[in-house]
Amino acid sequence: MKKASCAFILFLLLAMTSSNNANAFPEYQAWSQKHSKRTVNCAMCHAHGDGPEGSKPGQMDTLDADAQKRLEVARGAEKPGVHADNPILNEFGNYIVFKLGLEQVYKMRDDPSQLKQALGEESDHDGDGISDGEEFEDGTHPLNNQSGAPWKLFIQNLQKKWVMVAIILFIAITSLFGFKHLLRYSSKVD
Ligand SMILES: [Ca+2]
Repeated sequence: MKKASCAFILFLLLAMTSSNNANAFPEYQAWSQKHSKRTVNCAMCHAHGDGPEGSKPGQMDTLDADAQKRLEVARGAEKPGVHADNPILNEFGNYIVFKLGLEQVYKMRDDPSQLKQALGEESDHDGDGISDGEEFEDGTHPLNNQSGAPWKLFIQNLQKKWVMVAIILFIAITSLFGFKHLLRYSSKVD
């Protein structure tokens, strides 16, 4: 129940400022999981991997007065451009709210595939070279540079370290070439 209800449930909570009806908001998580065929938990966007509800750090029951104030500010982030430091969202979750505004997040529930384009290519919070939107599609963590589609990480690492790769290849090839000549020389001496 927790896993099913945690994904983006905050967005609904924020919309219902006078309501305690914490309906689930599972569309984004479900879409990412289905599209990527990877397990996607609440930690993609939330401060705690179990989602916003509960009494663990980063969950609703543990918010102090300062965190409650920040939550109130976040509840008003209907339009894009509001730096809402929501205590029960992580950096990526807060960025989504900043970039899109809550109104757009609600509308996009019907088609979460739009999120990648809405976020654009420029945001890459973990700096692994794979945009946040792509990581959402791939079901990998946008705040962990060790989490990414393997072939994309491979390409990114290759691009970053191509000089080292070239040197290693050069050494390997010249070593092999030298070894062959050594064998040939040895056979002539024998
Ligand atoms: Ca990334």
